[in-house]
Amino acid sequence: CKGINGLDKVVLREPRGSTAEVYLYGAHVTSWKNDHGEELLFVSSKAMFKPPKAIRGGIPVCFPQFGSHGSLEQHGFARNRFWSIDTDPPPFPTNSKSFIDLILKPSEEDVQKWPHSYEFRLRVALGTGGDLMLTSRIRNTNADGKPFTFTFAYHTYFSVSDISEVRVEGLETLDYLDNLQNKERSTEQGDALTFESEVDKTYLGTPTKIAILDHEKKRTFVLRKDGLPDAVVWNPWDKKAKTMADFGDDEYKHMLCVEAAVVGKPITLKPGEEWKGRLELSAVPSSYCSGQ
Ligand code: TA6
Repeated sequence: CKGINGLDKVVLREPRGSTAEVYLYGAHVTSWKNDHGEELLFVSSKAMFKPPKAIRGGIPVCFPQFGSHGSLEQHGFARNRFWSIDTDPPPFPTNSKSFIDLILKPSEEDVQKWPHSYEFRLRVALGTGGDLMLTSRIRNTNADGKPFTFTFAYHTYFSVSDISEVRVEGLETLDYLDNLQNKERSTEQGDALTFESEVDKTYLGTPTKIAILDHEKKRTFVLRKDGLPDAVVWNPWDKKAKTMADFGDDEYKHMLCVEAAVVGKPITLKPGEEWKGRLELSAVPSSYCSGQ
């Protein structure tokens, strides 16, 4: 169906009522609702659904690079391109009944900037309990025998009731690169993360499972990931938020990015090789009380 500005959108619906909305622009998930119809992802009220600007919120897919270096646009071009529905995907097991397979292949323009041939297949699926599952399969199809190297992230914006009452568990004691301090490497404290100012950290070698606890909503987001060893945690806070035209001044209070990623050790694929990166999100009731 058509979404905002006439962009192609797919709506996934699971029998119990949970839904996901996926734009074919950037293969961008912009909504994930539980079976009570509550929106679990953050999308800015000022988000622009106008290619080639990335949509501010939801789950932008960052490929072939996370971050801004070299000639590629920040976080790579995949989130700024039109994808197609993959009508004939290679067999890929799933127990979901509601999923969509999307595919991105390089455009002439992109080959100029990143001289490689690849097939990037993304499957977005709703599980029976309303879980949201994203699986990326990236294959090197270079005919010239050349390998290629990339970094990657699912840049997920979670909707939270009040950032000052959110805790993240699973990243304590890990090493991280502080992107606000010129990627200086440090080690995280021994307790769950809490938030009282701008944060932009790339945690390295993270566990499969990370939890985001929302006090007011008594809700815990659980991220389970495979093939994605790192996690980026970002909140722009007030000053940075004011510099972003597609972000409301106070919206930082109601979002947190926890991004399953491959940043620390880029992936290199030889022709014919395929990388898989899988992220499973669930939102479960939690009896968490802040400060405990
Ligand atoms: O997720 C961390 C980050 O790299 C931040 O440094 C900030 O730039 C954010 O991504 C948003 O990037 P974008 O290109 O979507 O504005």
